[in-house]
Parts: sequence; C-alpha cells; structure tokens
Amino acid sequence: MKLGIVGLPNVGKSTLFNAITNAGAESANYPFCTIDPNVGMVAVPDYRLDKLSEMYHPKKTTPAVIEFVDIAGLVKGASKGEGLGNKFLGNIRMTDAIVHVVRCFDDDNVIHVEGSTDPVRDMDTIDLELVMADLEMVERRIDKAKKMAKGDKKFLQEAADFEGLRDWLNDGKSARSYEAVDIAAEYPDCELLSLKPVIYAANLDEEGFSDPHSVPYYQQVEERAAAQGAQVIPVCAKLEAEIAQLDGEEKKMFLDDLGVAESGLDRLVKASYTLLGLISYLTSGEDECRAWTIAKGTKAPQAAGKIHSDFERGFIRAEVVSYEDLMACGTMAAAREKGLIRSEGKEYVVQDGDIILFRFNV
Ligand SMILES: Nc1nc2c(ncn2[C@@H]2O[C@H](COP(=O)(O)OP(=O)(O)O)[C@@H](O)[C@H]2O)c(=O)[nH]1
Ligand SMILES: [Mg+2]
Repeated sequence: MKLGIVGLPNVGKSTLFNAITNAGAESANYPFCTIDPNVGMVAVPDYRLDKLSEMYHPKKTTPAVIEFVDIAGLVKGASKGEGLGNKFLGNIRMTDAIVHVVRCFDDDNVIHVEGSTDPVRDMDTIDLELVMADLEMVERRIDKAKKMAKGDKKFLQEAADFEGLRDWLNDGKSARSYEAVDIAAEYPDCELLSLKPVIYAANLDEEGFSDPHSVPYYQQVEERAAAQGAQVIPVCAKLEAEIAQLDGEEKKMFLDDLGVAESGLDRLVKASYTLLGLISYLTSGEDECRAWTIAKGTKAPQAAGKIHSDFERGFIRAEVVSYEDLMACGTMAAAREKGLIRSEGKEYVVQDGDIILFRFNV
C-alpha cells in the first residue's frame, strides 16, 4: 500500500517527504525502504502498541508502516506532456491513494509557479491534470469497448458506462465523485487517477499551523475539500522534519509550545491509513510487540497469514482480547481469569486493536 505525494512545484512536497524519512521506520526492519530515494516508510502511530510495549518490555516493538512516494514534476499541462508529463502520471498510477499538498503559506523567498499563493486555484490545477489524463484513457476504453461490442453485445454496456463517465470528466469533475456507475467496483481493472482516494495536506507556516482555522487559505482548502467529501490535514512541512526526530516527552513539549495536540505528520499518516481502508491488530510477547496491517473486514485466517502462510494454512483458532479489556485487567493472565479472552474461529472478522494469539497446526 503506497501513497503518492503530489502537488505543484514549491508547495513543500519534498520537505514533507523528508519529515517522513526522518521519522524513519527503522530501516533494519524494512530493508527495501532504502532502495528508492523517492520512497519513504513511516510508522503508523498507535497508542495501543505503545501501551502494550510498556506492559511487556519486549526486545523489539514493531509498528505498522505505510509507504509514501515523493512524486515530482506535476505542472499545469502535465497531461499533455508538460514537465515530466507522462512519467509523473505513470508514477501516480502505481499508488493506492494520493496526498495532495497545497501551499497555504506566503514566502517571497519561495517562488510560486503561478506567481501568488492561491490554494484553491492550485487544487483545481492539479485535479484537472488528473482528470485530463483520465479522459484520454477513458476515450481509449470507449473505442475498445465499441470494437469488442461487434463480437459480443455485453460490451455495449461498458461503452455506455464509460461514455457517461467521459461526459462527467469533460466537465472537469473527478471520477471519484461520479455516482451513476460504481466504476471501481464494476471495472476493477480500470486505473483512473482521479478515482484514487485523496487527502489534502494544507502546508501552513508555523504561525498558521498553531491555529489553522484562523488562516483564510486553510478555510478555502477546507471548503473546497468538503465539496468533494475529502479530508484536509494541516501540516507545517518545515517543522515536521524537526518534530519527527523528537521522542516522547520532548515531542510533547514541542507540540505543547506550538499549541497543537499532534504533529501534522502523525495525523496525516493516521488519516492515510484509514483512507486506504486499513486497520491493525496486535500481537504481544516478551520478544516482540507488533502491529499488523490488514484491510478492514479481513477474517482471522487471512489476518494470521500476514504473520506467516503456515498460520493461515494450519489455522485452528484465534485467541482474542480487545485492547480495552486487556488494559482494564492489567495483565493477560487477569484477562484470562475473567474470561475476556475469546476463542474465535475461521469466520471471525478481525477488529482494529484486537490483540491476538493464533493457534495453528501444520
Ligand atoms: N516559509 C515556508 N517555506 C516552506 C514551507 N514548506 C516548504 N517550504 C520551502 O519551500 C521550498 C520548496 O519546498 P519543497 O519541499 O522542495 O517543495 P516541492 O517542490 O513541493 O517538493 C523550500 O525552500 C522549502 O524550504 C513552509 O511551511 N513555510
Ligand atoms: Mg520536490
């Protein structure tokens, strides 16, 4: 699961990306993350994992991670080959969701490609490039479906569905807001850029970050995003890299000084995880406490398969305690005594925050 960081030049994408790299999910655990300089792994903040670690003092604590890609080169006209054009669009195609960074700060020392700060104009510029790239793809799809329909009538429907979408895109609207046909469900092979879920990251200066709602730029972004049903996360790219290097108490003090409860990066990472439809279950022990990533709705055997394929193949049952129950009891033994450790079978749908021990036999 990967998120692509997109936005106009000089809005703070790379600065934000550097914060992600600074926060550095330990590269020893994830050797592949050092291969591509534009790909960064970041730990998903999880207070439950922190508490579990306090309880077990394990040799190792391993958080869930997600991957971000710094996608450079999007400018007005990219869908027509401007800038890095198609290369850039191809990079977005490989991601599962988009973090769209919008510049919400003024700084005469940082050139704005359009000459002035105007977040809504910038949002529209980028969104429109994605729509135009999709339009080209949809046209090709219609042509193909029409040809196929000569041999097989069932393709008539496909052609009609995409003609509806084409008209929608032609109005400058994103595929994700198209409701007449559920394109993602009906045509899962169709990789449209404007169909990907999006989060807007409003990049504010330090002052604005302390109180985003007082910043007109931020209000404009929120309004625009709300109209699309999308979320906005305030960040201060310049500060995030610094914050990401701090731990525990230090980090809390720094954020207290700024008057914010949570760093922008932490919020962004959590929101991205949710946007992708992901949740975590936890495993605990003296050796390792760990958060495991699964898609919402995953059943116990498949969740076990994330740890090892043997766990899925030889699945017998899952012993599950909720985080809240475990905390209320204080220890696993106490939770067991109180009968709060449930025995769940193959059909159990794993819940976010479940603490699980899998029983298996191969
Ligand atoms: N004043 C100010 N400058 C920023 C902020 N975020 C990024 N910058 C600066 O803007 C310039 C472009 O940032 P960069 O991350 O390279 O933008 P990118 O082109 O979107 O990757 C750099 O000089 C950054 O230091 C911010 O929040 N405030
Ligand atoms: Mg950059």
